[in-house]
Amino acid sequence: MLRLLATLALCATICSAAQTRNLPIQAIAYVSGPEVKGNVTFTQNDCGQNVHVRIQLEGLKEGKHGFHIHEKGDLSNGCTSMGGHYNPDKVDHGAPSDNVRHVGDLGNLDVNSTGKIDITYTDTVITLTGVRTIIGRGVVVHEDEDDLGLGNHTDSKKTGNAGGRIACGVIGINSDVDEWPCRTGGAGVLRNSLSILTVVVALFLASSIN
Ligand SMILES: *[C@@H]1O[C@H](CO)[C@@H](O)[C@H](O)[C@H]1NC(C)=O
Ligand SMILES: *[C@@H]1O[C@H](CO)[C@@H](O)[C@H](O)[C@H]1NC(C)=O
Ligand SMILES: *[C@@H]1O[C@H](CO)[C@@H](O)[C@H](O)[C@H]1NC(C)=O
Ligand SMILES: [Cu+2]
Ligand SMILES: [Zn+2]
Repeated sequence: MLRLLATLALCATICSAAQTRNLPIQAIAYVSGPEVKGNVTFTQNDCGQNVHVRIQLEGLKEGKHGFHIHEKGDLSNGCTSMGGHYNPDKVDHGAPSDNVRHVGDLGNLDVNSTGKIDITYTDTVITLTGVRTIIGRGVVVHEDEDDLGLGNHTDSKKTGNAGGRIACGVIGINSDVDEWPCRTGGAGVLRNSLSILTVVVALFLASSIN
C-alpha cells in the first residue's frame, strides 16, 4: 500500500516537473501607432533563463528608435499613460549591455530604408516569470534614438532622451497553460525539489517496511 502511494506520488512529481520544463513560456505585444504596426514576441525556455525577443514592425522612419519596456499596460491615454521605463531597482538609464540599466532598457531599433524591421535578440535582464515578469507592462517605440545614458541632455540618465512615443502595445500571455509557471521565481523551484525529496524519503521508508 505504502509502495503504491509512493509510486503515485513519484509519478505526479515527475509528470508535473516535465510539464513545466516542456512548455515554452511565451508572451506577445501587438504594437501600433499612427504609422507603425506590428508585433513583439517574447520567448523564455524555462524559469530563470534568458528571454528571446522577436521584433516585427513596419511603418518606421529610417534610423534608430529607442525601444523600452515601460511600467504599465495602461493605454487609457495612448502610449503616454504607460508610465516611465520599467525600473524596479530605481537606478539610472543605460544600454542593454550595461550593468547599471533599467530592466526595461532594450536599446535601439536600427531601421533601414524599407521602414521595416524583423530582428531577434536575447536579453539577459528581462523575464517573463517571477515577481519581475514583464507581462502586463508596456512596449514603447520612440521617435528618436536612445542615447543609452551617454548624452549631455538632462533626460539622458532617465530616458535616453529618445523623444516622443510613436507606437506601443501591452505585453500579454501567449502560452496555452492553465497556471503560469514559476510565478514566484526561485521559490517554485525550491518547492519542486522539496517534493522530490519527500518522495525519495517515502520510497526509502516503503522499501524498509517490506
Ligand atoms: C507579427 O508580424 C508579422 C509581420 O507583419 C506577421 O507576419 C506575423 O504573423 C505577426 N505575428 C502574429 C502572431 O500576429
Ligand atoms: C531591411 O530590414 C529588413 C528587416 O529587418 C530586412 O528584411 C531587409 O533585408 C533589409 N533591407 C535592406 C535593403 O537592408
Ligand atoms: C551636448 O549638447 C550640445 C547642445 O545641445 C550639443 O551641441 C553637443 O553636441 C552635445 N555634446 C555631446 C557630446 O553630446
Ligand atoms: Cu521608452
Ligand atoms: Zn531606461
